[in-house]
Amino acid sequence: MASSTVGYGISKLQIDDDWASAAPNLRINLSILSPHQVQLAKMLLEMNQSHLFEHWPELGVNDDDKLAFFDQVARLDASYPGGLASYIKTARELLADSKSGKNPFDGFSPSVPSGEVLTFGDDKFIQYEEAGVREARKAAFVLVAGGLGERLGYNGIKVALPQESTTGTCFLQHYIESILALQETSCRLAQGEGPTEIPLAIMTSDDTYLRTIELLESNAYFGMKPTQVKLLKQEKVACLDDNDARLAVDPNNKYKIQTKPHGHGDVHSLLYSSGLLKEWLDAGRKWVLFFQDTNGLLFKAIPAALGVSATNKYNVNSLAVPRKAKEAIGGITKLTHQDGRTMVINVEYNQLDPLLRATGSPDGDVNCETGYSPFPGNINQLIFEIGPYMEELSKTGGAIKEFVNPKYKDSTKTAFKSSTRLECMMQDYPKTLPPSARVGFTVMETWYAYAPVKNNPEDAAKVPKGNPYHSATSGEMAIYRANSLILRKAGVKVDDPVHRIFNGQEVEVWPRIVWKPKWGLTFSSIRSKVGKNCSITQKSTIAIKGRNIHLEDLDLDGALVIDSIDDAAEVKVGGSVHNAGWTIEGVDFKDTSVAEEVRIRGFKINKVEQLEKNLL
Ligand code: UGB
Repeated sequence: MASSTVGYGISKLQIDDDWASAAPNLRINLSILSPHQVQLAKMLLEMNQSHLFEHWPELGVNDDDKLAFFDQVARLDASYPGGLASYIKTARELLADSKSGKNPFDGFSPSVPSGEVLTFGDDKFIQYEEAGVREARKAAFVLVAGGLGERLGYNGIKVALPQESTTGTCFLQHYIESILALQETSCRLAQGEGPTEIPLAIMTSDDTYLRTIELLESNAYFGMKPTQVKLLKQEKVACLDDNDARLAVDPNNKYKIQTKPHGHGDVHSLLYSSGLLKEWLDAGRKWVLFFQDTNGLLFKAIPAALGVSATNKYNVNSLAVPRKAKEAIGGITKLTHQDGRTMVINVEYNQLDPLLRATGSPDGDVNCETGYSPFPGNINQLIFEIGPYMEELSKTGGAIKEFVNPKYKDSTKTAFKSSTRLECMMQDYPKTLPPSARVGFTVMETWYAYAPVKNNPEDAAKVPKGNPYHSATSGEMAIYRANSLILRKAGVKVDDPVHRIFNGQEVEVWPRIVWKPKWGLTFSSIRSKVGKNCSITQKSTIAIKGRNIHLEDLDLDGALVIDSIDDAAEVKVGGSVHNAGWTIEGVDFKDTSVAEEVRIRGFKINKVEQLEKNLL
């Protein structure tokens, strides 16, 4: 009872506080709470959370902590569609399903769907690229970068990692420069009609927000206008201690509810609640493109993929690559229900094997005769048409079907090894769409579309032979390989790679060929800048920085760095360039005298000799 309050307060509270009888220690503290906090307290008790107050001392002791507790409850309540009560209710349902062993795919059988399959550089690919570049000015990009990257174990934020060490360009810089290159080309084609800027939203979390801002600010937003970039921040969600969804008290602070990340699916509710999606729709934008934090190849695939969305009028288009069985990427699957419903959706990598085993494929997630899983691998690059997306979110508020993954102590499934929480994934958005929605997917070849940096060196070295490492080493080498293959397709004689082992991973080392996105946005633009008789040896490095550089009769055996001013007309570069070049030296990832960004890839570049051409 609120015994320390006097006069009218006493009698009013004495009458009104019966609702708190289940939590006597809360009841004696009610007088310090604001009306909103009292509402939250009522909600918590109605949802059977009285244990949160069991340890609360008498009024006047630790009152600031008690108020801080309600600040956190208010945040948790406001950041979840439907509030904390809805979170607890959903958690109870999902925990009951999990306890009874209910399969989330009950009644569905999986089969291999058919989608658009692209081959880099062929006529169809080039047509899609052109269509995509035309559409790009009506697009908005969303980078999900709230994840800690626990599997990589890097201490910084992942978007700050150099995607390759030849130029040291970090992922965020490359993404921004790619969007700016698309913007420049697309708007030029549109000749002043419609939007002239492509916005970028970045979803961060408490783990990444400040460091992302700092990275942007200390680099002048890598050339983007600060107003073009919007940072969103996802909140963590409450942890759960048992099947009744009792909220877990933080082991380090008994006035706090323990929280954990909710997953990348939060991006939908944040775009909706921030008003950003509406702003984009009102400004005449048509597409929103979602992408992840560390894929240095992605923008080679974006123009064609957007072209597929526009040409096929897809409301939802997921990018995929051929998938190796058991690779840690989801499988795009057609699910057919006994009642006839069908949907094409990502089945997450940990669920695909049990689903297949439960539905008549006793071997589960295995490769077929092609050497790949028959299910295309989801790379979580999604393209949505904004109109239908906004329409759907105005019904759902952006809530995405969640799942729970408790680790039980024993087979009675009554206690957890540690607290759990609800999670959601951005690729689950189509699960709630009506059958009339146009949901498609586009399969691209891995070599130019997907090379994420997710695994630390030790785990990467243990990846089954033939499966991708998904490490900083393989992510960087994939960029050189893709650029070498693209130049080969454009007619340059590029030497074969050599094989080397870095951090226990055997990789192909191609010539270190890199360019700025404004130089090589699409295959046709690259082809138009490469003339005859060009050759590049395996030991070579070439970094092309200027937009209008044309290679002609270039015989490169060493290192060449070329820049030019953007509005220069065609700047020809050629002739014989032979020098000692830049060499690659192995580094042990355990060698802490070397910077973390360097040792996680297992090599460093020694700049012995180069020719620098600044054609300004
Ligand atoms: N992320 C957030 O922004 N917030 C979060 O709470 C969590 C993550 P991971 P994951 O690469 O192709 C996904 O951890 O979740 C961001 C797909 O589910 O790298 O294991 C985070 O910063 C899977 O189907 O990946 O697997 C990062 O940018 C498959 O497609 C992104 O979300 C796989 O990615 C992904 O987080 C893939």
